[in-house]
Amino acid sequence: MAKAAEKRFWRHVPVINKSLIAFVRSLKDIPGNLEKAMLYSLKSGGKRIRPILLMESYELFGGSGKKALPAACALEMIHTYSLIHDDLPSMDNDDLRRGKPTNHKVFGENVAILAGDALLTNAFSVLGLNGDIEGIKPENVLSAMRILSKYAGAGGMVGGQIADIKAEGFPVQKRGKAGGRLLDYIHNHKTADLMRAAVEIGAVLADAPGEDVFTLSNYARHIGLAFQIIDDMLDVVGDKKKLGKKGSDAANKKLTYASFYGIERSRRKAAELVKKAHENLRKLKSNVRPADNLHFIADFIIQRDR
Ligand code: GRG
Repeated sequence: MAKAAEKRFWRHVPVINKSLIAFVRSLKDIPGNLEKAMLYSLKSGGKRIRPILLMESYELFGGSGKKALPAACALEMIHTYSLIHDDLPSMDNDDLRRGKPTNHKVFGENVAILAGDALLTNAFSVLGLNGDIEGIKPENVLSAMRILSKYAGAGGMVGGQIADIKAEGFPVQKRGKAGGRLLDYIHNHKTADLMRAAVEIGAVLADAPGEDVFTLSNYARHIGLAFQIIDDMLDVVGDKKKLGKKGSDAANKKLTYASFYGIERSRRKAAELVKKAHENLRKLKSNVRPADNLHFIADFIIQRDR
């Protein structure tokens, strides 16, 4: 069963990859170097977890996840912009991402900033294309836009990133409730929020009832937090070759789960969160398909090595 869910979960990757390129190429009047920089990062081998979560959440309540491809690609465009900007010299100053030179190393800092800006802005025009898809209500596309901007914006991912920057150099010896709360704030917003956007948008486009959207959002909050805990741990103990990056948290004096709680406690916390994510999925009421593939991703997150 787990093997079958694994195969079903990753089956979306080829169509997401093709659609991302097609959507960017369909944008009009883009100067060549900007298009190259946008496509460079979109094509550099991401796992596509967020768009898959979106398509899987759509499928729980009905038809083919392909109907939600514009929204799924819009979300991946926002994730890609965040990685380009996260790697910039004024942020984490990383030279490698997914085993390849970072966007600013190839195209220069100014082009990398603008490629990120363009991916962010055009994500909303791509999401708008979902309004042309038969069977999807235009008012649900409008709700999806609100959800995406809420979770990607100032009170979401960008808010998490600024808190992350402000927490650099936080004395980890000062362990206490305030430090734990700050850490949870950063990770909930920096990482979990785009996963919440994924499942909420998928479910809303499929016209799922609010109660199930809420349940899925809680599932995603738990896997998102677990995902970032594992990311922090991999930064310290992971195989740098498999990760395709060097690991810069210690050099940047980041406040991370690994630095705050230590590796073993972090591992236990991630396992507890994944358990809660599974429990949330069991609370779903009106899904017409079983949530096996979403159960699979919860387990994948904790076992991943890249
Ligand atoms: C607005 C200037 C400006 C910058 C924004 C918001 C932001 C910068 C950065 C977002 C924060 C960030 C990069 C969070 C990390 C989330 C995370 C663990 C990313 C890696 O996700 P994976 O493993 O990546 O899914 P792949 O490579 O598979 O796509």
